[in-house]
Amino acid sequence: MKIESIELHHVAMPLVHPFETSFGREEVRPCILVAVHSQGLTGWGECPVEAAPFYSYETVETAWHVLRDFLVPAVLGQPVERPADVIARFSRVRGHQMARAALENAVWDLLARAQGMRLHRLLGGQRDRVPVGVSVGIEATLDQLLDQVTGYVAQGYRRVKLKIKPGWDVEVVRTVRRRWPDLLLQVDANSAYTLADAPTFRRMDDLDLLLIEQPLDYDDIVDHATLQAQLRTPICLDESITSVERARWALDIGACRVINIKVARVGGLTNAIRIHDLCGERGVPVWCGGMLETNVGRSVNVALATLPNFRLPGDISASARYYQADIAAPDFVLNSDSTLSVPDGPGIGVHILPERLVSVRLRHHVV
Ligand code: SMG
Ligand code: MG
Repeated sequence: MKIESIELHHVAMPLVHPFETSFGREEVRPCILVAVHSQGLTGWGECPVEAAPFYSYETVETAWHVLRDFLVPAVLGQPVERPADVIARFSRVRGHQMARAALENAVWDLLARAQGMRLHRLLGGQRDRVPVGVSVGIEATLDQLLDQVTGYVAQGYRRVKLKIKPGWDVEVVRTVRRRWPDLLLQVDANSAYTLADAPTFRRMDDLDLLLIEQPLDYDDIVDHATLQAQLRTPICLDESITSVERARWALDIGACRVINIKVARVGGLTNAIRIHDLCGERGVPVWCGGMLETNVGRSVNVALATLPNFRLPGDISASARYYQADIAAPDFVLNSDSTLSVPDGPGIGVHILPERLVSVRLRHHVV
């Protein structure tokens, strides 16, 4: 297939509930949606960047620049038979994983649609539903947090992730654990601590947590190995794993016992599958992370999480947890067994709602 034209849409959508992490609070969530057109078909990909470089160095502006000026020109007018063709054309660009992922994933969707196949089958997934949980942000008070968790548990979520930061950690998590002794519970520090905080994490060892996510620096692997050696609870890396190589280094030195795979953070579905396979060979479980995606990115996450070594529930919650009115349909609805189902249609199985897209769009670029 020859890529005939490509569109970039910069959108911003208000969240149903503000989301606070150790690095900041978001009420409105931007992203860039990429559409690739060929032979009357359109494939969609999502770049879940933030406005500010607080989770990752990539922002809406860096991703827009790298897509518009480098990645889009590299594939426009080119024949594409498989995702590897796109990756080969990106080879001179260093970094900018989220920008790459958006365009590569749009091509996966296009290729799946051209074959009339659901994306998860093209990826090699076997399941039709995947276990999921919900990520609960930092709240102003403990009571407000307990209200949030109560609401999500009532909705049927069986796994909860709590965001932590210094001053909002052991005692908060202990309170939640006491209230819900059987809940699958894990925490995410988003790099808010240093090795000097090892005693804090040792105190979490008796809270029966599934894992502790990214306690130390966003770019670190070595210190995490030192910390992991002192803990029974598995460390899970998120921010630090931006490539297959970094995943291998982390496993080689024992920096973690679990990996969170975010398709955008690792540069697209091809790398996500490679990391999944590597972890599978090493007996290390993975789970699918989330970046508050729209239904476009969420559908990719669900498809990816159907692969066999996704053995822990993903941060892939129902659509209603994120936005009042998503730009794509159908919405994802939580099943009674705390799973989400793979949608029925070809490709990512969701379709864009053009009026909604235009109503939240800030910028549009067509080539
Ligand atoms: O998509 O449900 C979701 C959010 C999951 O907590 C989540 N993501 O570090 O894992 C993480 C955070 C990053 C999101 S910040 C925009
Ligand atoms: Mg995380």
